Amino acid sequence: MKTTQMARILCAASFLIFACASTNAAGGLQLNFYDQTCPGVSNVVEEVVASYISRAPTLAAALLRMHFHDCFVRGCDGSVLLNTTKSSKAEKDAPPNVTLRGFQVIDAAKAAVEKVCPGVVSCADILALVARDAVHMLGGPFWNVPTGRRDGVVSIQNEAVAKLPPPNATFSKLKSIFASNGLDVKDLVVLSGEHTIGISHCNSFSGRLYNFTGKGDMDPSLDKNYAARLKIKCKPGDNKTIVEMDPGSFRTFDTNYFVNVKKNRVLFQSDAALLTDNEAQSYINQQLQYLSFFSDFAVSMEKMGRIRVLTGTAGQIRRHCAFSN
Ligand code: HEM
Ligand SMILES: *[C@@H]1O[C@H](CO)[C@@H](O)[C@H](O)[C@H]1NC(C)=O
Ligand SMILES: *[C@@H]1O[C@H](CO)[C@@H](O)[C@H](O)[C@H]1NC(C)=O
Ligand SMILES: *[C@@H]1O[C@H](CO)[C@@H](O)[C@H](O)[C@H]1NC(C)=O
Ligand SMILES: *[C@@H]1O[C@H](CO)[C@@H](O)[C@H](O)[C@H]1NC(C)=O
Ligand SMILES: CC(=O)N[C@H]1CO[C@H](CO)[C@@H](O)[C@@H]1O
Repeated sequence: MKTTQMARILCAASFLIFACASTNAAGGLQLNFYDQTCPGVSNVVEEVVASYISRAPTLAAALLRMHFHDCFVRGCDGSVLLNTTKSSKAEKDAPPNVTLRGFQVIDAAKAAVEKVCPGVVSCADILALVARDAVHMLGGPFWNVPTGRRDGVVSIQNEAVAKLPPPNATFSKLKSIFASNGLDVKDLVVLSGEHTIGISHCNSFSGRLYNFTGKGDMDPSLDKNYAARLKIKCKPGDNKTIVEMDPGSFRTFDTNYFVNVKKNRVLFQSDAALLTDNEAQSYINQQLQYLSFFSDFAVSMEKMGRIRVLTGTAGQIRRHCAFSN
């Protein structure tokens, strides 16, 4: 008697949730999606992330970037995690991904989650949760990660080249790539602020130092002292050496990136390009405020995490993140 009543209430409640979700621009994602099927999932993921980040804090930046690279190619469907197969070269093997790191953290989180609720939680959701937890552990903002993403089964090398913004992108190129993902100029500025953490390889920006227009020249918009310091570290053709994105505080999630942009002390043309647009400039000035950056960042990250997600019965729940089932 009691149990049937309970079941009815649950059924009515889940109908409501379902109705809410289906009319929701979120595209079927919801907070606490795994409440019934894998209630402990966020704690399990958080513990795994903590164990890695406490030993290797620089992985946090890499995990955040991995989530971005996932979402911009075929939506946030875990396609960045798939390995190349006999028949298809994967996104992982595209030049923009040569510098991705931290796949072992995703694999460890997935293994831990599979232990408590096998076959339930997608790799795409795990990556979104891991990116959030990693940034939060560096002292960065916390943002909501609605879940319910499903995993794609396709990963194509050339798509990563075509869909990810290159470091030499102009403002109009950046704006159009972000727009094609439903992100506006404010999101572009706010999310670029993630370059307050992490590292870059010399060859991602050395064109600005040594051969900007193909005539052996330097990007005139670079601060001269900053460029001189970069040239000491990065010789022409060096694709091994790494430099800190935000020198001195590359492990701290702060508003320094925006200070650096205004001083012409940022590594990529895509960073410098933000100064070439009036609307973007006004957002840069806003983001110099710590509180604006953290709260706007949470909003833009949640938005990024919804890009073209697979939900419902689309896709699958991969058993191992590097392979489709
Ligand atoms: C706006 C266009 C963007 C461009 C052109 C761009 C480009 C790059 C490049 C070239 C690197 C250095 C890779 C290397 O040489 O090792 C990098 C690193 C990084 N990017 Fe971006 N990025 C952009 C936006 C974003 C966004 C939206 C995010 C996060 C959501 C992000 C997060 C990161 C992080 C955290 C790193 C450091 C990675 C590490 O330490 O391993 N970037 N980005
Ligand atoms: C996937 O490929 C990477 C190399 O890109 C390799 O290190 C890893 O072991 C592969 N994953 C699995 C589960 O085979
Ligand atoms: C960016 O670099 C690529 C490869 O080096 C080159 O093909 C492309 O023309 C460059 N784009 C811009 C806008 O400079
Ligand atoms: C500079 O760029 C031009 C045009 O892309 C190329 O022909 C030349 O070899 C480059 N020089 C160096 C030193 O890389
Ligand atoms: C780095 O440069 C060397 C020498 O030019 C080349 O053999 C190697 O493939 C490059 N590595 C990457 C990761 O691009
Ligand atoms: C992490 C990873 O799989 N990196 C690959 C990225 O793509 C290059 C080829 O461009 C591969 O050599 C790397 O192994």
